[in-house]
Amino acid sequence: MTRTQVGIIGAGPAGLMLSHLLHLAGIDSVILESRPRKAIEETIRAGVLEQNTVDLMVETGVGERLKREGFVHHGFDFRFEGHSHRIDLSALTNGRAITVYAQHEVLKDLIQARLDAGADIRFGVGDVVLHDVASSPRITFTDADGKAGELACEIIAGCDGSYGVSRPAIPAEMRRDFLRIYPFGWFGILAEAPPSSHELIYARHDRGFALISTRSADVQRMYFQCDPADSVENWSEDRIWEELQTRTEGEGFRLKEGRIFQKNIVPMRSFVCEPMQYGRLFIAGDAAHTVPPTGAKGLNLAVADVFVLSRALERFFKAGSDEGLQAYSATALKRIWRAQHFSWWMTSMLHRFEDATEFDRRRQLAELELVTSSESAARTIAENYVGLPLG
Ligand code: RFL
Ligand code: PHB
Repeated sequence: MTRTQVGIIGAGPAGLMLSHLLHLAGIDSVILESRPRKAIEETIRAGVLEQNTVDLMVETGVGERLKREGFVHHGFDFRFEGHSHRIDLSALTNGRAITVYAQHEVLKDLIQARLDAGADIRFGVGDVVLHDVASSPRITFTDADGKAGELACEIIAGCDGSYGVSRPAIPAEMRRDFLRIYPFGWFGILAEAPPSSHELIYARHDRGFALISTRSADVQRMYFQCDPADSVENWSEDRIWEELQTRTEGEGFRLKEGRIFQKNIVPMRSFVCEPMQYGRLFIAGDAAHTVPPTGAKGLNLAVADVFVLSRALERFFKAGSDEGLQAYSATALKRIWRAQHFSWWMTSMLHRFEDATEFDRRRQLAELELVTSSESAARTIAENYVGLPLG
């Protein structure tokens, strides 16, 4: 049996950042993670970090490589009806910006920092079960060698993503789930090619949405709206490039093509669980909520949640006050619902809906005209995209 102050389930952005912030505050934690370290460090997911996330990483000593290798973007393009319209993020938000730096790079940096500081991270654990979360919490599990283990803790932080075991440990009658499933998914690719654009392009086309992002000077990340039930096997390289070229065409623009070395399809949904607490269990990140990726908010929300939670835990362990913990769910949910609205808004404005009428199509274009021509509307987009201040 191991004892710790905070038992953290999941070594994603939420769990690792929480463990890191707690360590800086002198609070002990143990992380239980079901996947091997290698798998975590290789899974391709998010790419856009808000200014807040970047600032927090830099201020807490895990931003060195990010500052060196991340790409700071001061704007992005909305592209529709064959034309690009730039949203000048920095001009509209007093100099704030976003940074393109892959999620698995953030995870590598956090894992290294935690291990360098002597952290106890158990990778590859199985059969994780939460016990007595309302009184004196314990977590049982089997370690990577199949040996039974037990972790006794004062607090459990459920940071185990959308399909983890923490959220279900809140009794169904104590929580309320809010869910919206979109009738489309995103087909994501990684390609060996130079960047086609200095900044991200969010394109609306009658054939559907497309997004041009980047990873490095030689690797590009792109997405296009697809049927969530489609299979990557149905898409040859030629077919993918033709679709992407069509959806981003206009003003002589051509994507630079290259070998596609990764393809995947992700479903799209909006989800919130309220409250994010039961007894001594607190859930954070994707364990508590999901946003469609169109607003680039998921990872950033996970970091914002654990920022609030770490402050509350600091008051709890250092001053013996549980006021912060009692307020955690309500505080986090304010930002979460703001991000839910923004992610839904970006998604509805840019995607093709099968049942849309010609009226809906015109209204969608009018909305894009508005956010690219009215300074106040563009500012609303920019403020939400770079992220509202933490805390
Ligand atoms: P994670 O990253 O899912 O980590 C949870 C961890 O818990 C482990 N786990 C367990 N461990 C122990 N026991 C169990 N029973 C367990 N069950 C699960 C898992 O193995 C995993 O390691 O959740 P976290 O930390 O809350 O972080 C959330 C983010 O990963 C997610 O919101 C983002 O990736 C979303 N997202 C984006 N977010 C952004 O901020 N900016 C973006 O540009 C962005 N783009 C994206 C995205 C997500 C995408 N996909 C794949 C859904 C683009 C895509 C395509
Ligand atoms: C990415 O680069 O993976 C990315 C960028 C912007 C998004 C989502 C994903 O909105």
